[in-house]
Amino acid sequence: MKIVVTGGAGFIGSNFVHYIYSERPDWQIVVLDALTYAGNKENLSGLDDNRVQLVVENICNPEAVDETVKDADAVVHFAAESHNDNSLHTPWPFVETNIIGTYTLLEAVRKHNIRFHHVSTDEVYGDLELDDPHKFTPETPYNPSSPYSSTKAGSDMLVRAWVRSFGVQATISNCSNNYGPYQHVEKFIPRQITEILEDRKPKLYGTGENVRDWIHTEDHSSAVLAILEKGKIGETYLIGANGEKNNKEVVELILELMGKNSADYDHVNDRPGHDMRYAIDASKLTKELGWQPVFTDFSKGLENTINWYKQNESWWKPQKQETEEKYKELGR
Ligand code: NAD
Ligand code: TDX
Repeated sequence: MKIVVTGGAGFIGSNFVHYIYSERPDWQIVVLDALTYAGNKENLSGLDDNRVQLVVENICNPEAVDETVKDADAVVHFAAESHNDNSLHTPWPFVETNIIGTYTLLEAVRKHNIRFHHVSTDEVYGDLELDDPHKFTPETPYNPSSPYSSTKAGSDMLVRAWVRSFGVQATISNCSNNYGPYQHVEKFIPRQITEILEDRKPKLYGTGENVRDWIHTEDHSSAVLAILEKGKIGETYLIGANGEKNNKEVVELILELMGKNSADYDHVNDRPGHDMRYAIDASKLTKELGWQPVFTDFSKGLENTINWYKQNESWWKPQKQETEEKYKELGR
């Protein structure tokens, strides 16, 4: 089995590479990644070159994509511009990578008849009211809010059309918010941990009542593998682990776990168009494919994540200053 993992040098993609490296020891893995600001070769360290190859190319380049995927058995597509705040500042790279990049991959897997799994987000469904008794299901209508989520929604639609019109052998997954080691310091949880490590205060957008449905990145990886191997072609699976928490609770827990006063954070300007709540109903995945999350204790998972950032300053430090300069420009 030879598998191409796009975006395999990013946060979730590299976790998936490590996961299949140990879970499927006879698989060859090719990582196709442009190494943007979000990609890091170090995320793949410790893996045997005989089994894992890194191809540094852009998924919008049709020749490079064709050459890389042509003899693969499957492509798992993680590569994306992934941060909402960046998409509100400069939307174009999101349109380019998320839509044109996905189109380019779809054309290549169509030509060579290769199994495709598309990794997407729950944000394509828009947001829920805090008191809505329903969660997102695969039947929830698409209603994205930001340039990021709308380009991910567009990429999902391309995959659906390529399945129906051209018979491409694809599945889609829409996952909730991931946390864990190796997440870029622009994202909520690592930003707060590293602000505290740099003796500054965490920064909560608006009132902090917005709810995210947290899942450990390794549970996302195990779900993607289950869908790749057992999922039904043409189907969409939602991935989540019943981890709803509001942002204020999360900031307070981070402060507490780091031995600080849990009220010691700042409220900063809210994100424009800020989605209120995401919540996933993953019953299709659990019932049909028998998948279950393993990291169900959020406090424990968060503590391990904090310890990882404490021990890996050399990994996050080079990204930190530039990230905070971007936030200063956005007033957040
Ligand atoms: P990330 O930003 O950490 O990593 C993205 C990776 O893609 C990087 O290695 C980057 O170099 C690469 N990349 C970007 N543009 C590229 C291009 N044009 N060509 C080739 N490579 C390119 O992202 P992440 O948080 O690991 O997210 C991975 C996927 O999972 C994305 O598709 C995202 O939409 C989806 N997702 C993320 C979350 C989350 O909480 N982070 C939740 C649900 C779904
Ligand atoms: O400093 C901050 N303060 C703050 O209150 C930051 C960076 C964020 N927030 C809030 C905004 C969100 O309500 O925290 C929440 C989480 O923010 P992000 O980490 O930026 O994630 P989100 O916008 O929810 O999107 C994430 O989950 C879905 C990923 O970045 C996406 O790639 C994924 O699709």
